[in-house]
Amino acid sequence: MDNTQAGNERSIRNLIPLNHPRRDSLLIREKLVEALENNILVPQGLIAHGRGECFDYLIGEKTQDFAENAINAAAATLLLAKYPVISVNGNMAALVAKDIVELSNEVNCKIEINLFYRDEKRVKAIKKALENAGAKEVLGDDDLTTIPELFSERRKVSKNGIYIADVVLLGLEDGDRTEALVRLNKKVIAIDLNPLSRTSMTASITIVDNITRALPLLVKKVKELRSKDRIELEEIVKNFDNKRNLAEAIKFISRRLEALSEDLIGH
Ligand code: PTJ
Repeated sequence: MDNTQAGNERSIRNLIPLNHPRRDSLLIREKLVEALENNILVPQGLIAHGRGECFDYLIGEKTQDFAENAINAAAATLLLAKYPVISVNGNMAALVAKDIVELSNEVNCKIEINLFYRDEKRVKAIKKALENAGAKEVLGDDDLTTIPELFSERRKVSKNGIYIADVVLLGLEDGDRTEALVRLNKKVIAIDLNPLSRTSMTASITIVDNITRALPLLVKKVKELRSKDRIELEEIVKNFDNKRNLAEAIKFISRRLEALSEDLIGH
């Protein structure tokens, strides 16, 4: 970070009062705006984040039990994986670059840039952001091949990454690619605040939570489960049912809205 950047960040932090009830959320928005200016994020990423914020409101802006359950299954799946890969887009690089690197060190998995709105300048900027966060190796800029049946720019994947992965962790993903990866028999772990999205419905494990909370918790869970043997880890994965867990998330939102509406009219 250069001096001007550091100065800007400080002045924005100063502008948002310490006791502002939405301070954390506003600081996240500032991070995204900065990432937009640095070619990491696309404008569409801001819109996607806005949709996410809305679902975060609905789940109470907290990691709920259904997310904890999915994080547990995701950690076990990553520890059991032969060749896990973290797929990184602009929003993830803007918000959780350090956590991505920490997770990749903990489970010894590859980091690959994979963009919906792919352009080589962005790939370079994201690679730099990940390297600044400590990544030693970042895939997705060369040695690419294509995933069949997928027409967006996301069909371009690294031959040494997603193409040969057995488990792919992704966040804020579009439904087509999640479906394509699942069709290729890959286990997909998705982080998506919207339990109704096609990605959420198609993934093998969906963590319905904000990626800024979910990823640090996933790192913590991997460290916690590392001492378990394979049989115990397999048992965790076997006992997790993604459809049931998504249903819990949807029921939670529905019950919460009902309780809030009853509070309003004093029932
Ligand atoms: O960087 P690129 O070019 O790969 O583009 C990335 C975006 C995010 C623009 C692209 O993948 C996209 O358009 O995504 P969608 O289809 O809008 O899906 C984003 C999903 O992520 C939606 O279901 C949102 O509710 C969810 N979401 C948004 N913010 C968060 C989130 N989920 C977890 N944490 C968030 N902070």
